Amino acid sequence: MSDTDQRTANATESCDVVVVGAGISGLYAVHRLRSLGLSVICFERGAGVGGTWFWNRYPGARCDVPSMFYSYSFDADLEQEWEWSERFPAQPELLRYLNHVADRFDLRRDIRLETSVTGGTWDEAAGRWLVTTDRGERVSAQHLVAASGNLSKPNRPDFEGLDDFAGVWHHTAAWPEGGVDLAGKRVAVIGTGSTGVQIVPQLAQQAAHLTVLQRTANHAASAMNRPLDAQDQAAVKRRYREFRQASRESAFGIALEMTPGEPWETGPRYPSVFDFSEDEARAIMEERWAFGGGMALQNAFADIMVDLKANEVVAGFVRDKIDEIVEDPETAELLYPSGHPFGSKRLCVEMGYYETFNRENVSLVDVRKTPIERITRDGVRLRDGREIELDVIVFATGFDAITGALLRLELTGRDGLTLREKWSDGPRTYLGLMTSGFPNLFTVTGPNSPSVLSNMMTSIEQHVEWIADTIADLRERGVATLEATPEAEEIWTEHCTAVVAGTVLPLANSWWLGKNIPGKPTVFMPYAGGVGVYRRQCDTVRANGYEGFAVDGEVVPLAGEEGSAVAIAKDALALA
Ligand code: NA7
Repeated sequence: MSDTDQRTANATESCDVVVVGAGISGLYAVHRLRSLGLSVICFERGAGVGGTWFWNRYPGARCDVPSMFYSYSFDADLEQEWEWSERFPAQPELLRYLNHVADRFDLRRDIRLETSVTGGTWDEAAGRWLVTTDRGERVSAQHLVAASGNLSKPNRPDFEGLDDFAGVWHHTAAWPEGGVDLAGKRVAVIGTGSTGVQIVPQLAQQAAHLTVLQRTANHAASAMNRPLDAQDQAAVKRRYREFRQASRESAFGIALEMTPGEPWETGPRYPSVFDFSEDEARAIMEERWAFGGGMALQNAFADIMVDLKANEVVAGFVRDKIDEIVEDPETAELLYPSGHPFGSKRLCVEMGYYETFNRENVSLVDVRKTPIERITRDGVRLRDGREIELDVIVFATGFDAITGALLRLELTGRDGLTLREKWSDGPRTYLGLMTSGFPNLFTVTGPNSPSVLSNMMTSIEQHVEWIADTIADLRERGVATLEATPEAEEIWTEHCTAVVAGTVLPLANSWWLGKNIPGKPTVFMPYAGGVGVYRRQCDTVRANGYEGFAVDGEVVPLAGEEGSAVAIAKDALALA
């Protein structure tokens, strides 16, 4: 009998914590929980560990946060020993790193691959979660940690006729392991978000002809990627502790402004673009463009994200860059982002994207003006009757983000309430960590936490540490259940909406708002208050005896305005 058959034949297994997902969050959760003496079973849908970096193997897949900061900080030896080869790490290197971590900390023995969670039900009488899988496993656990990712449920729009297509199609988030042979092929990419911007230059080099089907042109900054030499690495490694601490206290989970003159330093964040003459402002933006990476440009001036006039200055700069790079003026104009402010959709980071449109074998089609009518046997038909003949269609159409992977777990909390029902008007959480009616369920980088507005590594570590340390703390005190109160959840959810309201962030049809998925409620899902502020809020909640939670059914009142988590946020925002 195989291992799996054996497990399936077994009756309900038992452990302290079930972790869902073995990506960056799940791997660290397994490690941290185990090191606190808890027993863990981790289920992973993929055939390997790595989450995002396991699935997104499309050509050009790369992280746009610098490698030396997009890495775990929990182990000083690990961060000293691992060598990063590039400033912005490519998917194969990230996957190697995460596999190294799994081996180094002996995580695999508690991870069950190719196993999807099909349901989780809170058993009121037992005070435990019963988790089921597609392999027929049933596991009873006191705590359930959803480390299922923010961008892990792909979105493939339901185009009519896809079944008729005689060629092949792939979604970028399920790219075949062995790659796709595109030599001599007519290829189309649908989607021009971060993924589209990364894959287009690569496919253009391989395909006979590449058609880019663009609905919304996004803003992009130059990557200026480069190999990291020993000196670059040593400079960071010497001061890693200091940088990590600064990252934890920062707004975006990365120490952007430290140590002027060093190669990873972006330069200061000036309060306003209007404190400078046009030429001075332009010189600053040129510097940031040449420095590379999205954060350098986006953080050049603090008012970019809160003042539409300031925002337009940077948007104009990006249009000028497009003009400089793209030879055909009509194509350049089509590539101008329009209809949404700079930064109101996730800023893309480009490596040769704009330049790709100077190639003879690449064409750009505006599918906002002439939408895709259907997919046919031979390709894509547009509403104006035009037919684009194709051998391969690539969907770079994104994800049912943030809530998609959580709802797919089909969780049922107290009194038979499902998470789908509870969040039917949008997610509601306390601190993005827990939701009322679902005791002992923790979400890593859940909705209403900084998550995707930050360096995910920093946010993931903070959440995993808060969750694991809380579980261990409760155990030590003999506490069986922790649950967010509806009151705290209400205040937190409203606070999240209030924080983002004064910014340009909600002013686009973005996946942050759920607007990319038909029928999904429109709610700005990440918390925009900043990583450092948020960390203090979480720490304060714990220091105040888990204020806003019911601890074994006993409500711990919110500490009141002064000293409460929400008050810290308000103070911090007033200072910003
Ligand atoms: P995104 O950013 O959601 O981009 C998806 C793209 O696909 C975007 O350009 C969409 O246009 C386009 N899209 C989606 N549906 C359609 C249809 N039906 N027709 C035409 N075009 C469509 O996903 P990514 O994978 O690029 O990036 C996700 C995140 O991963 C990224 O932000 C980083 O954080 C990492 P739209 O803009 O909706 O008009």
